[in-house]
Amino acid sequence: RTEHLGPGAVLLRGFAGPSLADIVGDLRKTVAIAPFRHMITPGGFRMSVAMSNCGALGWVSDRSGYRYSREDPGSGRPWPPMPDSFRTPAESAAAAAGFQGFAPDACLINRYDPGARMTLHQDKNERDFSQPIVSVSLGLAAVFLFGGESRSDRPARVRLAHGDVVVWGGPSRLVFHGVMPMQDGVHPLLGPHRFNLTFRKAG
Ligand code: MD5
Ligand code: FE
Repeated sequence: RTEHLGPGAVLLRGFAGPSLADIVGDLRKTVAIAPFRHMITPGGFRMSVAMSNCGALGWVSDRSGYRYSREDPGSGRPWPPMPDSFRTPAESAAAAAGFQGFAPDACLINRYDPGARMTLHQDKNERDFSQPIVSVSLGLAAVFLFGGESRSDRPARVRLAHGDVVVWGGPSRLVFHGVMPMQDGVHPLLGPHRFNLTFRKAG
């Protein structure tokens, strides 16, 4: 089922369903190589969301700023490769939303524990805003905040559950968005966490 959240924003409920077993297996392997860590914002705050990456480029934050890096700053090694079980459904979701030829080179892996949240922000560290962002939700459901062009625009609330995929392209690519603080809960497969895979063409 396809829901249009706004111009260029398409929610594909359960789209990742058939791939979930493989995705979860590869998620475990990937974060064994590049463990989750809480990054520090340029302002000096510890992010409540724990993060890792796979693919050629990984999103990182520290006191010097936000950027994409070829290496995991924790190990000095390249990020693990993006598993085919991640890439294939992300590319087909983009195509289903009208973005043929989406070729992500970065996959940010977010882990939300109870209480973790993401405040309203825009994703602006990528080179080409004509390319969409594809987001795959896993584990506990979350309330996603889908705002507007201005930080003060009142966001819509969208529940995102295990297996849901959203393609954010066109005019929605640069809107303010965030995630409400996670409620307590235990997912049968993934425990007390929400995970989000965020696919981008960063370079
Ligand atoms: C999440 N992650 O659920 C989201 C999924 C991040 C982040 O926001 O930066 O790691 S990506 C949501 C997104 C991206 C680009 C545009 C829009 C949403 N949008 O138009 O709302 O962990
Ligand atoms: Fe974002």
